[in-house]
Amino acid sequence: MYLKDKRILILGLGITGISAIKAVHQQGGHIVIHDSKAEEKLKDILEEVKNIPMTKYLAKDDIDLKGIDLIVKSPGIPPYATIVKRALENNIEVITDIELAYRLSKTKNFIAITGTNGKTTCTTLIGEIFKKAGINTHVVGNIGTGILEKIVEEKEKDLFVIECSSFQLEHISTFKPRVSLITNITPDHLDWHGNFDSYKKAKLNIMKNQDSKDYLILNYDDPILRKLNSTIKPKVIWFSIKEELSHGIYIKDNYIVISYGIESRKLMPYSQLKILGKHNLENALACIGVSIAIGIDYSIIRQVLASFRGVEHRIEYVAVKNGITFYNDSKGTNCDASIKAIEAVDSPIILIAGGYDKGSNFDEFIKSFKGKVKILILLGQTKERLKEAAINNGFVNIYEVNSMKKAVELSYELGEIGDKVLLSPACASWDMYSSYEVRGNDFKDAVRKLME
Ligand code: UMA
Repeated sequence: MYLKDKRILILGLGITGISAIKAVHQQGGHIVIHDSKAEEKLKDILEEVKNIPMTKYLAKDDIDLKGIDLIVKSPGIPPYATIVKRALENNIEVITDIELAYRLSKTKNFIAITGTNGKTTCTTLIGEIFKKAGINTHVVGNIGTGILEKIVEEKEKDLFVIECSSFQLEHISTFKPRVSLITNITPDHLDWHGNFDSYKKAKLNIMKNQDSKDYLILNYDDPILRKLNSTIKPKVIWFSIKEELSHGIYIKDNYIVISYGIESRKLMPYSQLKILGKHNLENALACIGVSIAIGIDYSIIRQVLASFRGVEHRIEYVAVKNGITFYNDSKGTNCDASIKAIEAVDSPIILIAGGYDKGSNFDEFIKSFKGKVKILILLGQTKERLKEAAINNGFVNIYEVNSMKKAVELSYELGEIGDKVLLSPACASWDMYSSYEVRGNDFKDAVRKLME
């Protein structure tokens, strides 16, 4: 066994840390864990692994690195964390869970999805297509289920569809998916990565070990991805919603067309898709690319695309009251995602935005309002920076609040028949919530209370 009698330090005790403990234990390794939180705060999560022996460093930084063979780092812990720097200075390898999962997997049947936006929708949709095709599929990764949780139960014909964040891709070395997909690359997580170049490099890591037997699905409409053309080793399948491609997936005369090998075939009219907006059309084309790389029947792809209703917290319809409709797009954790939500929802929009400050520039976000957004309600850490950007770009109909409940109540008070209230923060949730899911649920609860 790869980890037998090795001493493994696991950094962070969230979803990733707990799944890593289980995997290392199964492999016969010795476990050392570290978290910046105290044991009291981790009581519930530790309960899940209470029978596994381990050395704990909780709320303590004086970790003894002597004898540590490998470090498995939770994705949220930044590369500039003291412990990560110390490990690297001591030539101890630091990896993330997707890399460990690849090393432990018997079949290495991995499909990896990344991109600034669209990766959760694509991961979900690809999972649905594969399941419909009868493949034993695990949908894992940044989407919410740690991959190691499933690797410990891996069976011979299992296939892993993995949503990979830049945090996870930053620390890989041998990870080599059979098929990878990059939906798009625009600035995000600049506080964590330091600058756009290193964020971009982390995303592109997804294909760094792929060879000519593997596939890479790329968005032709993304200027950064289009430029990669000459440097790529795997077989590339391009997709575009703007241009007709000689080889790839595109839109022509309202049809989704697949031009692949010697044939060019109309798959279906794109009006049959249930998911809203141009960005979701891009997502659908991307998923078709992954499916044809794996050899899924066109009829199955068509059936799933025509019935897929999207993902929770992604422009999710919540309710309507007195002609005012509420949409939850809490997964709009960066400007680009929220711009796409504004484009997809009909005007007039009352927008609720603001959250954790990761150093984004909000000018493009405000410019995207283009007469569609009539009122902006701000909350969270970025509210002053967003207000300043809005005023600088000529948008002044701004309100500030201190809670989601207040934001929802105010949106309803100010709303008129036909208005759409959209929560799409353009920021991560970590200033007020533990995740975007918790934020989205808080929004939905506030809307439900309004209904009573
Ligand atoms: N911790 C430290 N020191 C630090 C930072 C954190 O000890 O400097 C500890 C915390 O106290 C906590 C633990 O680490 O106990 C949390 O680790 P984590 O933040 O890596 O979170 P996990 O629970 O392991 O969840 C991670 C992903 N989280 C992040 O990348 C921040 C989840 O993505 C993912 O679903 C999960 O692994 C399973 O793969 C969430 C996310 O927000 C949804 N992702 C970002 C995004 O989508 O934009 C990248």
